[in-house]
Amino acid sequence: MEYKNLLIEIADSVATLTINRPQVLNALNSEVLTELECAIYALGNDTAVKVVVLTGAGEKAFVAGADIKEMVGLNSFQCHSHALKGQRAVMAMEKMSKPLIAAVNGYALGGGLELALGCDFIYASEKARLGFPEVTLGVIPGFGGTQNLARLIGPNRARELVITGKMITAQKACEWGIVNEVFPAEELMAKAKETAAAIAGAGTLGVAYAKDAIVNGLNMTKGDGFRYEASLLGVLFATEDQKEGMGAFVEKRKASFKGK
Ligand code: DAK
Repeated sequence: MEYKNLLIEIADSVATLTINRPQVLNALNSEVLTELECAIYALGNDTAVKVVVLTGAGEKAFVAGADIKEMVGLNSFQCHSHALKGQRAVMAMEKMSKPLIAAVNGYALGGGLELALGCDFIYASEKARLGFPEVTLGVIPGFGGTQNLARLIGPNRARELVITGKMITAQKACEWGIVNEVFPAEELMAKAKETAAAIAGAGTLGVAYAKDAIVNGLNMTKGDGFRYEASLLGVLFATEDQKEGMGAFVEKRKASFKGK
């Protein structure tokens, strides 16, 4: 598929997926959301890709939210279908077996922060500002943000961020556990790609099952989660990746994983 609003570069098993509407700070209109959902499925099925880095074009923004100019005239039914479209894109990211790293290079607001929260973890530039300004527009987050944020950092800080609509710095977001690490702006992409390369070199199935255990285990009781983890681990012992990974350690050589 040809994308009008996305750029995709694939090198050394790492795909860099860039939302490319810098003239409106990469705001998410309906076309971007459709393309994003397609791109996530396509990258999920592309054997040349093991990890995805998601970022925004330009110097100023990761994504400054849903496209307010498009949303302003929506009626209730259109709004509902718009919310479902955004939620499908975020859920596709969570369901993808390959990890996604959000490289937040500037504003990550509203729907933009929701996209970043759909990734497995977030690296941010010192210049980044994060927040949920929806209440200042008379609405609430609609792409899963209230749910994902509260699960990530607990209801107390989630309520503060969503109810005040304020923006916080990357550093504060890091202290709160939203962002994993903050880098100088010029180093952000290199650091994200360095981490992506390390993940790409690890056991493909182990990485996929690790994500699966955490994402799906969160919806289980602790006992069920433990059992689920043990089952996944058991399955991994039937794979070539496990034999290669442990064999390489014993033989003091670098492992070469095939994802089977
Ligand atoms: N939508 C559309 N255009 C946007 C935009 C956005 N979210 N953010 C920025 N732009 C556009 C600006 O209008 C401007 O366009 P022109 O005026 O040049 O044509 C251009 O990008 C550059 O922006 P600024 O000139 O404003 O740049 P500044 O550096 O002065 O300010 C800013 C940067 C990020 C502080 C400011 O642009 C800003 O406040 N932007 C809006 C942030 C925001 O409120 N984001 C939306 C959050 S609400 C739902 C589903 C999802 C959602 C809600 C409901 N359902 C389906 C129900 C989620 C909603 C949100 O994401």
